[in-house]
Amino acid sequence: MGGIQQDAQGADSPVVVVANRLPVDQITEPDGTTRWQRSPGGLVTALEPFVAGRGGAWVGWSGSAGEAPEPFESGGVSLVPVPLSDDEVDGYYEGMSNASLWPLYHDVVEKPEYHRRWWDTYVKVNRRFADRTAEVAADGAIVWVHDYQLQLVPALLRQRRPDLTVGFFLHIPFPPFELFTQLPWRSAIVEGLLGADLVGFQRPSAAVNFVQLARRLHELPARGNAIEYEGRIVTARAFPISIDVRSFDRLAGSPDVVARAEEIRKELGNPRKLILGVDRLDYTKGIGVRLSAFEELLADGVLEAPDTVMVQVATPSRERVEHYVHMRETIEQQVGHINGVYGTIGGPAVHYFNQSMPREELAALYRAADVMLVTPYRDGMNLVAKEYVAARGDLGGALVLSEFAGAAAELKQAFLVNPHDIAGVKNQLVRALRMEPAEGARRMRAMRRHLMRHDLDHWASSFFDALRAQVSGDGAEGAAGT
Ligand code: GDG
Repeated sequence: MGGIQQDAQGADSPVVVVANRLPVDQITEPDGTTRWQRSPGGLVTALEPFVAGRGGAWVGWSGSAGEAPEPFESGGVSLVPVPLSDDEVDGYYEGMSNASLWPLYHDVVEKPEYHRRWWDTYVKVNRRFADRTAEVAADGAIVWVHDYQLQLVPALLRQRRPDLTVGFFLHIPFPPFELFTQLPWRSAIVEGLLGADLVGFQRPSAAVNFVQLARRLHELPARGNAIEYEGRIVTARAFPISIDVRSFDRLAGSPDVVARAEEIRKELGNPRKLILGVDRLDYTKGIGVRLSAFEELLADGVLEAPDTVMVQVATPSRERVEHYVHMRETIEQQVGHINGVYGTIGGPAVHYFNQSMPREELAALYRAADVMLVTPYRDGMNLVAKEYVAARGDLGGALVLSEFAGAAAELKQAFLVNPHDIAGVKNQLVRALRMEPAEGARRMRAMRRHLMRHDLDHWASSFFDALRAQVSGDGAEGAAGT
C-alpha cells in the first residue's frame, strides 16, 4: 500500500466501488464524436472523495452493449468498464435484475418472472464483474459493491482475493423470508451476499430479514446482527441513504430557481394549489394511486380544477421491460381520462411529463409545489421525498409520504399514508392542502433538521467506518439497525 496517505476520512486503504453502471454517460456530439460526461446525481459526488487519488477505482458497465473501452480517468478516479453483449443486457439486466429481482424485492407488486436462461446470464456477468475487480483492486483494498444486480460478487470476489475487505449495500428493499424463498436461486444469492464482511440495507427490518434467512435457510448461527459464516463474522445493518442536502438547499434557494418557481405557477395559470409528483416511471412508485386520489377528490367536488392542479413528472425508465410498457399505457390513459372530464380549454387538471427534466427545473418544481405526493407501494428509500424537504428552505409546502418508503422512518412529520388505502390518501392529501402555514413550517423545520444531520456524506462515512470497524474487530455489536 505504498504511498497511500491517511486522509480526512481516516482511511488508509484504496477503495474500489463496484456498481452496475459507471458514474459517466457517453455523449454523442453533433459531429458524431463521442465523449464521457460525469453522471448527474449525488452518489458519485459522495463516493468520489473516498475513491479518488488513492489508487481507487470504479468498476461498472458503460451503459451501451458491445465492447468495453479501455480503463480511463475521470475526476481522479480510474474507471474500469465491464463489457456486456446485447444478450447479456437482455438476460442479466432487463431480465434477472429488472423482471425477476426488482418485483420480488418490492413485495411482488408485479409478478416476478423466473427464467433459467436469465439466471445463467446473471451468474456469468457477476463473475465478470468479480474477475475485473480482482484484477484492478490494490493489495488489501476495501471494495464496496452496490445493489441487486451484483449480489453474487461479494462471494466471488472473496474466492479470488481473500485479502480484500468487502462491503455490500442494497439500495432497494430486502423481502421477508416468505417472499424471498420463492426465488429458485435463493441459496446462491444468500451465499453471494455472505461473501461480504458488512451487508448494508436501507432499513433495519431488511437487515433482520437477511439475518433470518441466513439462520433459517442456511442454519447459520447468528447473534443480533452478526452471522457466523465459514469462520468469519458477517454483519447486517441499516444505513439509510440520503442526498447532498446542502447543495440541494442552495440550488433550490438560488435566485434563478426561486424566480423559475414563480414563473412555473404563472405558466400553470396561477392555481391556488399545486400538487406535484416526481418519479421514475415505475410500477413500484404508486403513480396510479395518487392520480386516482386526485380524480376522486375532483369527482367528489372537494377539489376543483384549475383552482387546484397536479403536475406529474414520470421520467422514462426501463422502456424495454414489458411491465413498464404496459404501466406507461395505463398511466397515460388515466391522465387522459382525468383531463377529458375535468380539464378546460388550455387548462388541464393534470400536467403530465414523460421526459427527464434538468435538475434546476426539478428544484423549481419542488419549490413551487404546495403538496408533494410520494406514494410508492414499496421503496428502498425514495430520494425525491428528501429532495423536496431539502428544497424547502422557505419552510413552505407539505409532504405526503407512503409508509412503505424507507424515508418514512426518518421524515416523521410528513403526512404518512398507506398507498393501498385510497380513502386514507385522499384524507391526508386534503389535510396537507388545508394545513395552516405555521403548522407546515413546524413540520418542515423538523424534517430539515433531521436531514441536515443525516446527509449523503454521513451515509457514506458511516458505512466505511462500520466496515473498517468490522474488519479490525470492533464492529458487530448492537441490533440490526441504526
Ligand atoms: C433506488 C431505490 C433509493 C427523477 N426524475 C428526474 C430526476 N430524478 C431523480 C430524482 C432522484 C432520483 O432520480 C430517483 O431516486 P429515488 O430514490 O426516488 O428512486 P430510484 O431511482 O428507484 O432509486 C430508491 C435509491 O435507489 C437510492 O438508494 O432511494 O428507493 O429504488 O434523485 O431527483 N432527476 C432529473 N430529472 C428528472 O426528470 N434531473
